Amino acid sequence: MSQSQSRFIFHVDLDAFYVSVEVRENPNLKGLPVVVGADPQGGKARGVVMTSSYEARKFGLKSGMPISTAFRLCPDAVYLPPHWELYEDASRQVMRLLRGHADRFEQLGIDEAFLDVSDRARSLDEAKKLALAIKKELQDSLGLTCSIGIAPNKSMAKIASDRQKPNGLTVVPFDYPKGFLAPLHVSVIPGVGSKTQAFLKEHQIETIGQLQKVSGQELMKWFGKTGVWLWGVIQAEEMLPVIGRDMPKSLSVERTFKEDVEDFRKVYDEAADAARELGARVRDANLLFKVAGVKVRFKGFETHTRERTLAGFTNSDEALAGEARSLLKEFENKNRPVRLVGVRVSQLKRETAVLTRLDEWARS
Ligand code: TTP
Ligand code: MG
Repeated sequence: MSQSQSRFIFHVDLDAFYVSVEVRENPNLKGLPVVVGADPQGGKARGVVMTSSYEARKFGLKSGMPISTAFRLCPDAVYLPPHWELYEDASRQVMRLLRGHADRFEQLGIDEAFLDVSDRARSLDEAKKLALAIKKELQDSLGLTCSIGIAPNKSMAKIASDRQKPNGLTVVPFDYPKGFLAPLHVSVIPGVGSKTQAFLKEHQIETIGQLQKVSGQELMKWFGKTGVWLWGVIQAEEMLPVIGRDMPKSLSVERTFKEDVEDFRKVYDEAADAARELGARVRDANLLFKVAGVKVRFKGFETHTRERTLAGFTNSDEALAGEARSLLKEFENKNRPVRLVGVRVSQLKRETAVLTRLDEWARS
């Protein structure tokens, strides 16, 4: 690839991933509204929808929605509890297949990845053929469908893959990529959440086209360093490399007390401190987590672990410390000396610069 030639970046995202894996295991579910998430218990339960089939989405179901709302909208759906091992196995198979088609490969989450294929596709036509071949191979060998975005950079590839779900292929016009972005709502930019949308709306900005008219200086004034990144994204100038890195499955911090602790307040304090340390490690590694857990070991080595799936991905200390505290509560009244307390996060996903959570600016 010469310097002046543009790169061919794919963003591949599996369609309704958890549900598709469930349907593959049990083909009778094909074509039905299917939900993976909390047990709705007749509509009274707490907990959320992790994902749902496209048939269920027709009823208004969405990831992260309370399961009680889902049950109200679609009581006849098939509600399934999550089977993590199944999804992790499928994810490994998918990533192995995708990696084989890329010069540079970056896994972004359980069901999505960037592929830089610039060295093997010499034209956009070849890139499209390769994308179609990948889709066919995923379908034929793993029984799963995906949507692919092809663009000159990562942020646009990610935006593109979401345009024609499920089973889509969206190619950004390489001669005028800014024009592809202009009509889209600002919320399609990875990382632009509700706070940023509300802020922009106050400035009469709802589409990327309107945002493209704002100067880089102004964006920096509004969002600090993130404004530089945002400018690159909306001007189709972002040039972040596709970098392969290992993704840990979980991270944890454990603290052993010098002497067994009787006063449970000390356990809470130590857990909060461990949560802060773990939060910093998570952020240093550019990760977000969705499951928070704790470990308690009593005198005599009896050990317990508990974990909880959160409504969304986060890297916040407060969220982790709060979850840890509430998970530890059931052990408080055991009145037994504690030897060790630990906090753990899992279901990790990469927060690359492409996924900078713009809403963070509001907190700093
Ligand atoms: P997504 O790729 O966001 O969703 P999806 O694959 O189910 O559907 P789509 O066709 O729109 O891509 O997330 C991948 C998996 O991650 C999803 O199958 C379940 C899980 N997940 C959650 O557990 N909670 C969530 O809030 C989201 C968004 C996803
Ligand atoms: Mg997906």
